[in-house]
Amino acid sequence: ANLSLIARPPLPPEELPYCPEASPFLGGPIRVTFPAGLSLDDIVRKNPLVTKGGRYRPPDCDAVHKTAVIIPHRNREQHLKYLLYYLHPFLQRQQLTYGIYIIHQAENYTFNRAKLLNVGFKEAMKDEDWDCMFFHDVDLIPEDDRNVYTCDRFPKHVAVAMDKFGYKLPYKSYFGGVSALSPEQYMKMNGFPNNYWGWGGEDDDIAVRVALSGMVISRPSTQYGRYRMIKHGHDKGNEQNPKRFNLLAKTRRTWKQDGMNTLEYQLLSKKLHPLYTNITVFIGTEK
Ligand code: UDH
Repeated sequence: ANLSLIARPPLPPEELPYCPEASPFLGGPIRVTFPAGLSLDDIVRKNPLVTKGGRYRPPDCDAVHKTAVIIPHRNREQHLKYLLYYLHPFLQRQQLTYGIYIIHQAENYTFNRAKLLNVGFKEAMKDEDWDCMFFHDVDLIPEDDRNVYTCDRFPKHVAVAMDKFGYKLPYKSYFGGVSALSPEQYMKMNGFPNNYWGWGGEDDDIAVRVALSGMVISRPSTQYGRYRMIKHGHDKGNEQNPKRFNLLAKTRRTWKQDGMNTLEYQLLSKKLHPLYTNITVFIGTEK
């Protein structure tokens, strides 16, 4: 008898071989378009192996990396839909074990991106022993799947070539858009600041924290770290933060006193949607 024809149950993950160092499924450049009429159900149908809460593990090999994608969110449902449409297949081609988290800021008070990311880190780590966190703006679509969503030896700034900046870094210490840190790197810099309310400055603060905690910034090549930004106007409730320069001038004195060690919030709900885990949180308002 041909034994290979006898149906066998799938092996438990710990008996699978490790996934190869480089995934054989990578295709390089991705042509990003925004198909009209796309629904979340369409995306669910296209990703049959994604399980509740937006989780995935490769079916036939044991992933070497476990990445959580943390997305700060409020009132950007269209952007979220397109990001999920591209991100799920992208991460699957990279043969990662992964989970996608949406951190939704409740109420209409001023937006606070960095504090939402702190909440995302804390809540995601309660679920799983992730070895890498990707902090990901909702409106940035990766354009090359060789930009592998794993962590480096140092905190990694990933969105190095965005279309809106002419596919170049806008300035040398830029740390905005998409970044990736291991839990150890994250805790070493006391996470991100909680006190940047409104638009701007928090990404520069994060870059300063990397240096102050004795680390350097790592980056992918500009050939791989390419992103298309979905065009949008200014959001209500995320006005430019006039205090950002003053705050930034003080980071050296404040980073140990503000961050993961002082994070306070009210978790309002945690729901496992088919394509993501939604965390709705009340993070307060500026004091
Ligand atoms: N975000 C939301 N909702 C908001 C504000 C911000 O979900 O109301 C999140 C979202 O993930 C976004 C990220 O925070 O990608 C960063 O905010 P942003 O997109 O406002 O920042 P960015 O620098 O945009 O990308 C600048 C304002 C664009 C106005 C340009 C007009 N031409």
